[in-house]
Amino acid sequence: MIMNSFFASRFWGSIGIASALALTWLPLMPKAAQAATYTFTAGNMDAYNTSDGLEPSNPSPGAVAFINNLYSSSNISCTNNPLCQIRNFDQPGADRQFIHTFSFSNLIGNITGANLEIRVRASAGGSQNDAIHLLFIDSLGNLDPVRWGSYFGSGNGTPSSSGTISTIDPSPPSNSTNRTSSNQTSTSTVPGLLNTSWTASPTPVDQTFYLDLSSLSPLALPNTTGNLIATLNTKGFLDVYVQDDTEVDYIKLTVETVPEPFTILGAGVALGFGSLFKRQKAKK
Ligand SMILES: [Ca+2]
Ligand SMILES: [Ca+2]
Ligand SMILES: [Ca+2]
Repeated sequence: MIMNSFFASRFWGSIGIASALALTWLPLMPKAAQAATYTFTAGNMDAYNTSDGLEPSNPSPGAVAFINNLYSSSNISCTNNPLCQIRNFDQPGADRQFIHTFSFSNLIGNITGANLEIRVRASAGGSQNDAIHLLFIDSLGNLDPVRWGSYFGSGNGTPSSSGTISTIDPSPPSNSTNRTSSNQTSTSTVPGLLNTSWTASPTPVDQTFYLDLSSLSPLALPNTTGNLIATLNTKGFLDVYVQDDTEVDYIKLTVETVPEPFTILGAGVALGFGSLFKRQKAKK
């Protein structure tokens, strides 16, 4: 009788501990071990307002090297050449490259989703062949093979007799997509994110794009991939590159993470040790 009630109390006690653990599992989990959403905003959402100044873009040294390589490969000297300066947020005008690096290597957990919101506006002559590229650029300025890019508008390029898309910018640095997708062989105009032309006149086209980085538009430039999630995880950063007659108001990157299996295991072990320690202490 005494034994029975002893076992019964042990049994119900175990159930109680199990339920308590189940109930307290999520609140007790270290924050890093829970699903989380991180938002990174670059530039102010101020509709290209320049009265408050330009918001600086923040490219990595590798991204700067990538832009400099564009000019040197076009035999353009950047000495005292304002065109070689990288475009800031809200900055109007023609022939200026915009590039910004989002860095999130210190996030804990696996990235399971990412969404990019970007407001852009055609700014000057030559905007109709402008494109957006999502890139992973190493410290020397080299592109990772995994990348995605798309024209903003339609009617963006003219196929040459060799089948490559030629650019219609009057002078370098032109927007040749060959720089990021070599030997484009389309024989017709490549589709863009919009069905209309990306033009600055008579009224500049102004558009906010929402890009799901796990399923990007298949109407992209050649040699690109529609799912960047795995590479976001391995690289821990993302370069957003916009050519070259287009203004950028702001970019907002939202990254969703879930705990890595190892992190969950670690949290579970920590909880187990914690409750064991409490029980040992209670026995004393
Ligand atoms: Ca501003
Ligand atoms: Ca252009
Ligand atoms: Ca802005």
